[in-house]
Amino acid sequence: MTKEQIINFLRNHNQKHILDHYHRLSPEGKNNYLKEWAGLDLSLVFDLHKKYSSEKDFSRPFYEIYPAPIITIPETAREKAQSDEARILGESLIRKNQVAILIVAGGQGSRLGFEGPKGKFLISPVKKKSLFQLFAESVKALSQRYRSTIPLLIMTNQENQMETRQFFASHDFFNLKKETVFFFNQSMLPTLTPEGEFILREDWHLLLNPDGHGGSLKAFYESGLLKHLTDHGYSELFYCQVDNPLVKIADPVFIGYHRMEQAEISTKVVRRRDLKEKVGIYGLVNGKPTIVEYSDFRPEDYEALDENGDIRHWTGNTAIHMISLAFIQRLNQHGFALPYHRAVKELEGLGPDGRLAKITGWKFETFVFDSIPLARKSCCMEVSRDEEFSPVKNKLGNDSPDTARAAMNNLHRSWLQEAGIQPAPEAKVEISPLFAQDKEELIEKLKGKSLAINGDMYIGQ
Ligand code: UD2
Repeated sequence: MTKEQIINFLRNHNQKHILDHYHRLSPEGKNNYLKEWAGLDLSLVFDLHKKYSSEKDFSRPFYEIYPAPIITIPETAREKAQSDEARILGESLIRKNQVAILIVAGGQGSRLGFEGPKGKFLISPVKKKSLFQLFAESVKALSQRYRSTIPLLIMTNQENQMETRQFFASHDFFNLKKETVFFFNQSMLPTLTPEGEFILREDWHLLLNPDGHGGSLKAFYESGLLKHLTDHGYSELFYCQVDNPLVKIADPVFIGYHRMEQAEISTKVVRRRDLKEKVGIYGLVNGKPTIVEYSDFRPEDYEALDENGDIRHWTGNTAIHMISLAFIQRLNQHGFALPYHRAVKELEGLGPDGRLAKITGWKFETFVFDSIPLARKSCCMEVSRDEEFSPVKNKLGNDSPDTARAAMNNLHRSWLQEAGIQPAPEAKVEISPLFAQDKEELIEKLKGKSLAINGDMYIGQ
C-alpha cells in the first residue's frame, strides 16, 4: 500500500488515534512511521475482525470427531518388523539428502516469561545447554551418522530474528556448516481491539503479532527456500516446535512411515496425560483426518471418557510433523488459504490518554495442522511421551523447564540402565546427542565398558 492508500485506509476505518499521532510527526517521522505499515495486510485483519464480530454465538461448535487410523507403538513381532522396515526406508531417505528440518521458533513465548527467543533458553539438566544447541547437535550427529547434508531451517519473526541469528553466529553454528543453516521470517499481523482499533505500543509503533505457525508454510515458500531445497533434490521436511527438547529430530521411523503411507503430511501423537492437558486432538472430522485444538472443543467433549473410563479423545497432537515439499508447493500455488483462528489476549498498549494500559487484543493466526484436511493422504503415528514429548511452555507446573529437565534425565537414566549401568538414585545424567542419539547407539558405544555414576554426569562426545 502507498502512503496515500494507508492514510485513506486509516480514515475509512476510523483510526483517529493513529491519524492524530501521525499528524503530530515531522515529515521524516511521517515517512518512517508509514514504512512499517506498507507490508501489512490491513484489509485481512479487518475482514477477520468483521467475521468474528458478527459471530453472535460464542459457544463452541460440537465437533463430530471420530478415531482416525493410527500407527500405534509397536508391540507384536509384525508391528516391530514394520517399524524396522520404516526405519530402514527413512534412513535411506536421509542418506540420499532428501530430508530437511524445520524448527518453528517465531512464537512470542509469553507463558514462559523468558525474554528473547525461546530457543536460547538453557534447558539441559547437567550442562544447561540451550534448546537451539540441543537441536543443532542432533542435526550434526545425524549428518555424521548418515554421512548426509541435512539443512536446518529456523523460522523466526521480525522481532526475534536478529537475536536468533546472532546466537547461532556467536556459537559458530554449533559446529554445523553455516551454509546448511537457514533462517526465514514469518509474516506479522496487526493486533486489533474487540472494537476494531489498531493498538499502539509504548513507543507509538503498531502492535503486531506473528501470523501463527501455519504461516511457516507460506513464509517457507515465499522465502525461496522451498524452491532452493527442491532444486537440490530434497523432498521431505521434518517439522517440530522449538519448545520440545525431547523431540527425536528427523526420526527415520517416522520418515519411513510417512513415505510408506505416501502421506503428504504426517503427525506424531501421544496419549493425553490427563483431561486438562492442552493439546490438539487428531481424529476424523467429516471423514477427513483433522486436528481440532483443545480450545475449539466444548469442554464436555474434550473431557469425555469412553466406556472403559479412559479419555475418549486421547490422540494428543505433539506438533511433530513430516510434510512433503510437493504438498507445501501445492498449498501455496493457488493462494495460501489456511483458516485464521482468533486468540483473545490481555496485553499492554497505549490507551486513549496516550498512557500505557491493559488492553484486550484479538490476535489472528493460522495453525500448521489445518493443512492436514487439505492433504490427499495423511498418516498418524503414536509415540511414547516419555521418549519424545516434554514441551517447555510454562514457568512452573506442567510443561515447564522442571518437567522437561526431569523427562530428559529420566530418559537418559533409562538408556544407561538398559546398557547395564545403574546411576546413583539422585544422580542427574545427560547424554550429548553427539555421543548417542538413542538407546541403541548408547548400548553399542558402552558395550564392554563399566561406568560408575555416583553424582551428576554429562556424557559428551
Ligand atoms: C501447540 C498446539 C497444540 C499442541 C502443543 C504441543 C497449536 C494451536 N496448538 O500448543 O495442539 O500440539 O503445541 O506442545 O499449535 N510458533 C511460531 N509462530 C507463531 C506461533 C507459534 O513459530 O506465530 C511456534 C512457537 O515458537 C512454539 C510453537 O509454535 O514453538 C507452539 O506455539 P503455541 O504456543 O502457539 O502453541 P501451544 O504451545 O499453545
